[in-house]
Order: sequence, then structure tokens, then C-alpha cells
Amino acid sequence: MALTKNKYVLDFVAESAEIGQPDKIVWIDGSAAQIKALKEEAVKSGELIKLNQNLLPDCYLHRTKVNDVARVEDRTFICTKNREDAGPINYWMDPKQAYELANEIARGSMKGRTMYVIPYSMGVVGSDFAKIGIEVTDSIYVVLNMNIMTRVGKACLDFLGKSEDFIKGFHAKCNVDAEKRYIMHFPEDNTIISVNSAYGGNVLLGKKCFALRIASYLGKNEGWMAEHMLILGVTYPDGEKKYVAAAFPSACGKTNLAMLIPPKHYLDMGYKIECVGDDIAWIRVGEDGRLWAVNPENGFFGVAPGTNAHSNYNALESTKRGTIFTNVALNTDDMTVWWEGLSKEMPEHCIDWTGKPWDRNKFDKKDKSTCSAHPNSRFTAPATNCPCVSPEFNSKKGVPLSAIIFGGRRASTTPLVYQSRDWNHGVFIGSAMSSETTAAATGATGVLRHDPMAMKPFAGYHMGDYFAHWVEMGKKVEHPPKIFNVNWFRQDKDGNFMWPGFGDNMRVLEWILKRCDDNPVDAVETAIGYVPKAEDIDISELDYNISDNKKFDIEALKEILTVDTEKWAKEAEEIEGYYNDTIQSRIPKELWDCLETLKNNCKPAKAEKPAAEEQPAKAAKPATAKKTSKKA
Ligand code: GTP
Ligand code: SPV
Ligand code: MN
Repeated sequence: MALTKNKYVLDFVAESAEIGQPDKIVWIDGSAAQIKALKEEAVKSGELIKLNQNLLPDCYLHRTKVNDVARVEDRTFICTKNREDAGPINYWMDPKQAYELANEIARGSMKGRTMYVIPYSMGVVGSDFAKIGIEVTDSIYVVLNMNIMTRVGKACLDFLGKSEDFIKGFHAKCNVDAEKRYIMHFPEDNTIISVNSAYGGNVLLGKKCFALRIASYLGKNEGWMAEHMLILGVTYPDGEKKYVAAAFPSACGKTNLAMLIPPKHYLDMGYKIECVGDDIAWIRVGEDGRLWAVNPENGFFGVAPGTNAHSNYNALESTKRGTIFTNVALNTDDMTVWWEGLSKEMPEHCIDWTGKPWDRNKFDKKDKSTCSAHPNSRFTAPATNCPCVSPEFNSKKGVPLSAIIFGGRRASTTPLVYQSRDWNHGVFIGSAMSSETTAAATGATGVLRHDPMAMKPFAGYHMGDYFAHWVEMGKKVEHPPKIFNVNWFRQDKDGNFMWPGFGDNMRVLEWILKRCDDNPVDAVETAIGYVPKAEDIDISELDYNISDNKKFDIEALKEILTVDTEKWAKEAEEIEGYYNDTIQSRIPKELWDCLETLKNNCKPAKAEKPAAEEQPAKAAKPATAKKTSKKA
């Protein structure tokens, strides 16, 4: 029975049923009994495997088709009336053509099956931030995942009332045919269509499709921001709390940073990190002139491999109950799960993510195809499971941001941390981000590519307009957060990570927040922005071997804080090429000015001038480079 009288919702459901032609329509009210029954049905059909209910209560394993293991960027479309509005780095399709194509593919595909109607809210139901979505799907797996990742049920429909203001999401699994897979967004119609996939970001339509692609478009028009960012809170020994948001590309450390456990001496002093969100932030200007952020999600869809009690205790704990695992290995001795990096010992009897027996003796670290779990295997866990979930997690007004951090995987060039000179320079740094690709999307991994603000795959409109929106937001916010860039992934010539990372990233966070104080700690002004003095990063009680014969020490720290202006001169050229050849148009003048400054700062004569290094940060002036030619 329909859970609402809202005409627009009923029309959307009826139109969807006309296309899919399901035997049955089931409305998801989010009740425990309904969810339990769906789990039982999925276990019966083999869609879910029930795990050891003593060790992992209410936990299940799901395996996707081998052709359906990650987001598919080349099959993800922004369908705007004018091609130009989707911009140069989104795939575009004419809306009319897209609807026809999708309808043709999905027509009749739900015959003999059930279509579920999921009313959900991104953000706390009833809060100013919250937006309602209705996803129809023929997959129980999608229902159960959405039920963890979002706030699902009748309350969402009650909040919506008679309004037309909701995002329509149509998902049909069809035959999971990769050749006919389309993830289509219609920002001008508040609509998403996904066909022929049953994996994560392609089908949990509240997540990347709505909360980033559609929401970024809404944010542009309504004066707020939807960003691919974690949000965390730092509690100081005296009880003061500060919040930061950080944008790293997929599989580059958001979940890990969001839940980090500080090194022991920080804990002893009374420092604490709390997680508000691990993937998405919706950000608005508050009445107090600061930026306030909420996490619109209700759970974590986290990368499993590499997660263990040491690297991310809080994430691992989050997966101990009520969790759905996707494409990890099944330990058949005790019906628990396993993945590479969970423990040193490998399970003796194990079924890999494709459903085949796995022989640990054939495992080769360097050969991904010998892994028991897919490199992009994931857990879907309720946020409330997380031992360090922030008391502000359900806050209706969100948390005020002291800092925004950008970062990516950069084997060289980018130092451990640096700070922008001001908001616009920070926007420039975000716009110029590059990172090595990961298994989170299909295609080659380890390839350096531009990923501005970690939003390359997620901005629902023209990237130049998106940059301009950031610049505009800077004008609206009286007390903007300071903007930083970090790089946990610097490597030595043998490919070893030079920074310990994980919990030790606390040491960098501490410096970042000290820079946000009214009396900021000193810094060194370089060609690219403010870099810490090595002695201002706490490396006490740090025991890390970069390699067998090199321990991490202050010299190693200095090395990863170095700004090599020759390399940065090349980087600047590279950025210019990206602006000109890839983004092409609509880049705000403010960013061209920053690029010009960077180029000038990296010219040999300028670079040799050591005096700037002696200046305390407060006395330091914005880079003095003359502005020359302007391109806009
Ligand atoms: P998405 O969910 O795809 O958006 O990913 P994410 O940004 O949340 O990344 P996540 O925290 O899951 O980390 C992805 C991978 O990066 C894991 O394999 C981690 O082990 C690794 N990683 C995270 N933080 C660090 C770090 O500080 N140093 C190093 N070397 N690796 C890290
Ligand atoms: C990402 O790829 O950034 C993810 C996973 O968080 S997915 O939901 O598949 O997009
Ligand atoms: Mn993500």
C-alpha cells in the first residue's frame, strides 16, 4: 500500500512501474520487521550470505557480478539541455535521448520481480539541510544498503507532505550488462536513472548521484556547497572542539582520517577525534558568518582492504554488527569475512570475492588478481556503530569549520602539508589537485590525473562554474575556514611511503589547527603557500621505518616538507595546460591570478631568495609576484 498521498510521488512511482512492469510494488517503511523479512528473502535467494551471527550479528555478505565492481565514470552522464552546462569533463547526453534510451533498456525488466519504493532523507529529517529522495529499485541489496546509508521510511514522506521538492531515482538492475550500463543525471529535472548495475555508487542513488552530482547543482543555484569531504571534530585537552572538512579523491584516506586514533601521547594528554562524516559534506554559511557542515549520510560505505585494528580500529569496529559486506572473502571455517590487510595470517579455508575457493599459497602481494577480496570491496555500516561517532552526528545545524583540507596521492612534488595564502588561493589549490587513480572506479589504477576538489567524477555541472561557485562562496562567508593541502603518500625512490600516515596524521592536523588560531604558529612562506617549520610538527614518540635501513626522523620530515620550485614550475605549466585544454572556459579570473603568481614564484631568481623563509607567518605578505597577463 502506498505510504503517501503526495501526487508527485505517486505519479513518479506509477510512471516507474509502467516502465519496469514489476509484478509487485512494495513501499519501504523502514520498520525493523520489514527489513528483517527482506534480509531473510535475500538469504533464501542467495543474494545475501548470512555470516556467523555470534561473531558478526546481523551481518551479511554480498557478491556482485565480476563486471560490476566499481563506479563507471565513462558511463556516467550529466544530461542538461545545453551540452555546455555539463561542462567539458562530464559525459553528456541530450535529456530526451537519455530518457528514451533508459526507458527502452529498462522496459519490462522488472517482470516477475518486485519494485521497492524507498523514501529517504539526505540529512536529519526535518532539518534545514535535509533533502528528500524517492528511489525505486528492483534490488533488495539496494534497499538494505540504502536503509543503512540514509534515513529511510515514512517520516521522510510526512516531512515532504504535498511538496514536489524531492529527487526521483529510478534503478533497474536489468541483466547487469556492462555494455548497457548507464548512470544518468538530470539536474534540471531532479532525476537520476541507473540501469544495468547493482554496485555501490552506481545504484545507492542517495550517495554520489544525489548527494554530490545533483546536490552540487542545487548548491550552485541555492548558494551552498555539496562536497566530497569527510568531517571530523578535534577535542582538545581543555574540552574545546574544532571541526575540519577534508576532500580527498576516492580511496585516498577520507574514512581513515575521519576516524583516526591519535598517537598515545596525544590520547594521554586528552586529545580526541570524533567522526561526523567520512565521504560527503553539505556546507552552508551560518548566521555567525562561518561555514557550517553536515554529513547527509547515515552510514559508511567504506573500503575494506587495508582496514584492520591498527590502521583503522574505529572503522573495523563499525563493521561488527548490522553490516553488509560487498565483494570481500568468506572465511568458511567460521563464516566470517576476510580481506587483504585485515590480519597477518591468511585464512586457511576461504572463498574469494568471485565465489571460488581461494588458496593462500598462491597469493602474490604484487598481483591484484590473486587477492581474495576485490581491491574495491566495501562494508556498509551504520554510522551509529562507530565508537568515535561525533555527538554532533545528528545535529540539525551541523558543525562550524575551522579548516578545509585538500589532498591526494602524490608520490612526489606535493609536500606533507601547506596552507593557502587566502580563500581564493585555497580554491586555486583545490582546483589544481591531482591524484593517482584507485580501484574505486573502473580503469587503470596509479595513473596521475587531475581531480579538482576530489570532485572530478561528482560535480553535476560545468567544472569552471563550480570553481566560480567556490570563489563566490568565499565572498559570502565573513569568517572563512583556512584552506590547506596535505599529501600522506610521498614516496622515496624505492616506492616506500615516507610519512607514517593513519593515526600519525594527527600530528599534521594539530599544526593545521594551530594555524587557525587567533595567534597562529609560525610558518615558512614558499612559492606555493605556507609550509610548517619542521620543528613545529610534533614527531615525538614516533617509531616508523620508511625502509629497512631508514627510520623516520626530523631529516625525513624536512625532506617531505621541501618545496622544489623546479618541480613546481613544471606543475604550474601542467595546471595551465589543464585549465586551457581540459576545463577550457568559465574559470574565474581569481584562479588565473593565482596561477600567474605560482608561475612567478617558481621562476629561478625568485626561488633562490632565502629571506622569505625567515619571516614569521604573521608578518608574511601574500606573495609579491606581479600580476602579468590575465586569461579569463
Ligand atoms: P572512498 O570511500 O572511496 O571515498 O575512500 P576514502 O577516501 O574514504 O579512503 P579510505 O580511508 O578508505 O582509504 C583508502 C586506502 O588508502 C586504504 O587502502 C588505506 O589503507 C589507504 N590510506 C588511508 N590513509 C592513509 C595514510 O595516511 N597513509 C597511507 N599510506 N595510506 C592510507
Ligand atoms: C567513492 O568511490 O568515492 C566511494 C564509493 O565513496 S562509491 O559509493 O561507489 O562511489
Ligand atoms: Mn567517496
